[in-house]
Amino acid sequence: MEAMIAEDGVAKSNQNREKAMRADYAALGEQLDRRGIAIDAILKKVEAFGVAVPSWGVGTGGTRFARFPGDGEPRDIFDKIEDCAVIQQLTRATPTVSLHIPWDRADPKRLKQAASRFGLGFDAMNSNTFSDGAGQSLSYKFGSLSHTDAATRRQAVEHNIECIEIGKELGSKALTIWIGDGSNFPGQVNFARAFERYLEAVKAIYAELPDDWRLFTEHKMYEPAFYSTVVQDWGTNYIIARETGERAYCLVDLGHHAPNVNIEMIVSRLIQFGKLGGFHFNDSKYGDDDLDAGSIDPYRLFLVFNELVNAELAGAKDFRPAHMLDQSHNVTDPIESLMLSVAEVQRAYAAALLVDREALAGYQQDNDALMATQTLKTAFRTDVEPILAMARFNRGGAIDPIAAYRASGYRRKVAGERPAVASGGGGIV
Ligand SMILES: [Mn+2]
Repeated sequence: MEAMIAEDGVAKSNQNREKAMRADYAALGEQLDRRGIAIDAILKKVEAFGVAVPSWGVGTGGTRFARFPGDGEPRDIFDKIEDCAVIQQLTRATPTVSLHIPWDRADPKRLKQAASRFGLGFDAMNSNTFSDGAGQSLSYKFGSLSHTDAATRRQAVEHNIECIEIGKELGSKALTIWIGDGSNFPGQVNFARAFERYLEAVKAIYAELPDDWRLFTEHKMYEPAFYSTVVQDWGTNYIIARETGERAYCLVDLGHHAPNVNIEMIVSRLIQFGKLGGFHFNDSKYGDDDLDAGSIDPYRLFLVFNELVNAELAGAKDFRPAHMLDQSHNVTDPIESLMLSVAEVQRAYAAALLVDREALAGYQQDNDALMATQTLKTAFRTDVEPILAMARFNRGGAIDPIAAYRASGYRRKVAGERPAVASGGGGIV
């Protein structure tokens, strides 16, 4: 297996930190032992946990006002795969990359080869009918899968089928559809007819889905359409999954809701009715900000994972949610942001595993609101960093990924090899 960062550099970085990490792990182990929790069992689960990195995440993002490119940005999908390999090498928690077509269009054989150099696989395929690709005959300015024009809808369906075909060669097992369709003015669109056209188009895509694939649809309440979107919320998303078929599921992007929406409750509902497909993790303060996961509201991320762990332990039917990051890095080195975000997602998972569920069920039964909420807080407040560090170390990664990355000089090195390009395909999905 090839390594993007010199192995001896990572080993040196770990050497300086191993003793302290082991002491912290032992102390946490003692503390958890008093609570009746075996730390090694939690460690095992964290070690087995993975999050996919989106190819577009390693490019610098931007806003509609400007984009400020960083040094050594990936020029194409092959540079992006190398950056993803850095994240996997140091965190050991991102074994797959999620591709976006057409941004990552390339010979599938070469793509597979490039990823296998680093032992990386491919996660869900992402289609794009929210912008016009080069040489595309019909425009998506007024929509794609729900467009009033049948030929435009057909073109969008065919693009999604092409994504499936590429994904089949890469070993992907899912297609994620997010559309920009909607309207900017009241009266512009007939809500019911647009949704009818959308459902018909999604069913046409679903008909081409291989038996061992899943279809994920992603809702978003606004943007790029500002008055209405066709797939605006989880209710509509649930209807789509139910109407489309058994292998159609809802994808929850944490940034695609109105402020104050109780996302963990949506997660619970989708689990209860067997339609939770997966996540796009990120964080937000005002809207679809695409900030780093856990950077604004780590408690909400924990509460989402509390629902996931609850379902995992209860053996919920058909429960195997896909985990992916979907963020826009405007002012940080994307590799650093992604490595920290992976850790935030793992942290939420590890902390959720610490919830005393038996006690919680008792407090819920007795209507003891104070103790019920304290039960969650006790788990959330536990510093699980030694577990995350040990998981990375045991699997050959870095105890402190940011320190190891900065010491490696990777960004400086690629800045010299990759001349700046006009567009690295960084975007917000
Ligand atoms: Mn998303």
